[in-house]
Order: sequence, then C-alpha cells, then structure tokens
Amino acid sequence: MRTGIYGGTFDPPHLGHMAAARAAGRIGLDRLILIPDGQPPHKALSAASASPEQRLAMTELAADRLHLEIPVTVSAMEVRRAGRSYTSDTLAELHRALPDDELWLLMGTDMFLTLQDWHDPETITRLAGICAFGRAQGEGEDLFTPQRERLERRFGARVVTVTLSDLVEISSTELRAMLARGEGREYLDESVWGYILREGLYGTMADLRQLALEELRAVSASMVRAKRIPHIRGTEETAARMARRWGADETAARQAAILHDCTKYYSLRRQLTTCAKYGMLLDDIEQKTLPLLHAKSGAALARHVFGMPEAVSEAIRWHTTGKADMTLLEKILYIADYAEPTRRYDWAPGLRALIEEDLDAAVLRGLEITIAENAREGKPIHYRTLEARDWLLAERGEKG
Ligand code: DGI
Ligand code: FE
Ligand code: FE
Repeated sequence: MRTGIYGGTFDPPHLGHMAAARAAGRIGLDRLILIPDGQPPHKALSAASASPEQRLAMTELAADRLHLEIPVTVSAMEVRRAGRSYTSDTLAELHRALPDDELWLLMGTDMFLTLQDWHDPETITRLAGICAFGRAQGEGEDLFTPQRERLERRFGARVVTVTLSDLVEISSTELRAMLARGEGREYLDESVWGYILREGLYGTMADLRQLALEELRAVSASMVRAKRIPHIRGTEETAARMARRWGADETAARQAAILHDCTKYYSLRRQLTTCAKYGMLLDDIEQKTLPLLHAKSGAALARHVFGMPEAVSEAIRWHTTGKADMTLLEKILYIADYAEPTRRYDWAPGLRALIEEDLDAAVLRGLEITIAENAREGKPIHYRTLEARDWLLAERGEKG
C-alpha cells in the first residue's frame, strides 16, 4: 500500500492545497492522509487563526470535496499530540501503525527546498519518500534538481517531483488578510468558505441572519457531505422554476431549498438537542425516527440561526412528511425535493412532467410514492403523510 501524507497548518485549506492533494493521483498512491498540524514548528499561529478543531473541520470538508479515486482521510494525530508537531514524530507514529506501507510525504516547493533544516531530516527521509510539487514554469527544475541531488547524497532520500500546471498562487497568510476585507472567496472551495462564514473566522463577520443566497448556499454546503450537494442544487433550481410557474416567491423557494437538508447528517442526539434548544416540538414517531428529524432541526436553524421568514421555515419543517393544508411554498419544496434532476427512479420522469401541469396532482403522487416505499420497507408511515394524502384526495374530489 502506497500511502501519501500531506501535512500543513490548513489555516484555511485553499484551492492550492487541494490542487496539490489531487496531484497525489499522479504518483500512484493508494490512499492519502491529510494531517493538519497542532503547533507548527516553523511558525507561530497568529491571533486571527482558526482553532485546531476548526482547521480539522475545514480539512475534512476539503478532503470530502477532492473527489479523488483513492480514499482520502484526515488524521487528528498532530492536533491531538501535545507539544510541537514534528514530521519525524508523525512519520514514526504512522510507520508503527502501518508497518507494511510505503509512505510518501507530499510538500510544496518552499518546504522541499529547506528539508535539510527540519527537525531530524534523517528520520523523515528514512521513513518516507519525498514528493515535491513544483510550479509548471520558472522555478521548476533548476531549483529542484540540485536539491534532489543534495538530499539523495546526504540522506539517501527517495525524491519524486511533480509539476502542477493548475497551481493556485496564494498563501494562507494573504488569503486570511483578503477574507478580512471581504475578498478571496475564489481561492476556496465553496464549503470551506461557507464554514468560515458560519464560524465567523478570519474577521469575516458575516451576519448569519442576513446572508445573500450565494453565502447561504456555501453555508449549507459546509454542513453536509459533498455527495448531497448536487441534490440540494437540483432542489433549489427545481423549486425556483416551480415558484415562477405557480406564482410563489422565488427567493423564498430558493432559501427553503438551500437549507432544507442542512441538518441531514446530524446524529440522533444532535437532532434532538437542536430541536430542544429552539423549542421545536416533536411527536412520538419523530422522536425515534432519525430520517424525519432533519426537517424539524433544519426548520429551527432556518428560523433562529439564519433568520428566515416563517413561511420558509415552515416549508422546511414539512418537507419530509407533508401535511394537510399545505401552502404553495410548502408544496413546491415538497415536490421539488422529489422531482429534482438527480433523483434516479422509474417514477421520476413522469413526476417531472406532472409538476409543470398540475401541482396538487404531483404532490399527491409524491405522497403516494412515499407511502408505498415506506410500506414496502416495513417502516411505519407518518400519520401526517396520510393526512396530506387524504386532504389532497378530498380537494380533488370536490373540484372533479
Ligand atoms: O432528505 P431527502 O433524502 O432529500 O428526502 P426526505 O426529506 O423526503 O427524507 C426521506 C427520508 O425520510 C427517507 O429515509 C424516508 C423517510 N421518511 C419519509 N416519510 C416517512 C419516512 N420514514 C418513516 N418512517 N415514515 C414516513 O412517513
Ligand atoms: Fe430532506
Ligand atoms: Fe432533500
């Protein structure tokens, strides 16, 4: 197993780090471990820095968004270790844990050119091969070749160099200064930016109750796994189109869709504490049914953390079960969640046509699909889903 190790302060992890990590695919690694450092030996953390826990969380977001073929994990070993973070200690620990692995230490140009000055370079070069990233033009080989030869001669180091054509020219120090001025978003993955806004890092000082749609999207993205983001985007665009088609407030439809699944990955415990904190009442079934709770906790956060109007919060609250007497916005979110383009089911194409023609018929079909699917899986059907269906059947009966 060839294991790549990429350490850094990641304060914050930016697109330059992500491009470098992606290059790991080009040196034939089987897996990659990102390691945010605890107390970096080469520099003092400034007051405007994120905490180790926050750097860990941002690195986890970035790792999930690399979309590499190989597994990428984030290790908290340096963050948890007391004292300074020495790479030699980290490699020794990894070598003990993974004795059969071939370790490769990934690093940028500046680090590579000073490797002989690190703490215990003998141990580092004995336990790991060195993979240095260089820029495509300029400093490339004229700087790299002599350093590679020096390290090989002096330590018997194994060195490979990779040039990055897509290298992003930004340092975290510059980026933090830009963020404090309301700039720099283009150097960050959307979710990492959203995390920074949500936590108010680096002097961003965003008012979470007044976020623009672009900021709200980023904040929501920072709360979920990468694989859910296309579904949230699809729901937003479908809800926006439905709002125009059926005469609802498009911004409200977008807001509701952006936030509708933001708590989807909360644990049962966190769902319950979030609902309790904001006075969101739960019935007996909800208390025990994790897949239903994100609608309630999401509604609570939408209202109390993100300052959404009640109509938006209510649409989120009822998006999983539906209910009798749904408002237009509630119907739109409910059905956009089903009909959005990333849903791949046999019934999806028919439903996509129906939402353009007859909104109530589409909501009714969505409810019936939910009832049939839960019944097939032997799960209890929420009484509100049944009430919603009966309400729409009665309404349609009266009209017809
Ligand atoms: O959050 P999404 O996956 O986009 O969709 P959703 O909010 O409709 O949630 C779907 C989940 O909720 C799925 O795991 C099934 C579950 N669910 C929906 N209605 C009921 C239900 N589970 C039970 N037990 N009873 C229901 O009536
Ligand atoms: Fe949902
Ligand atoms: Fe959803």
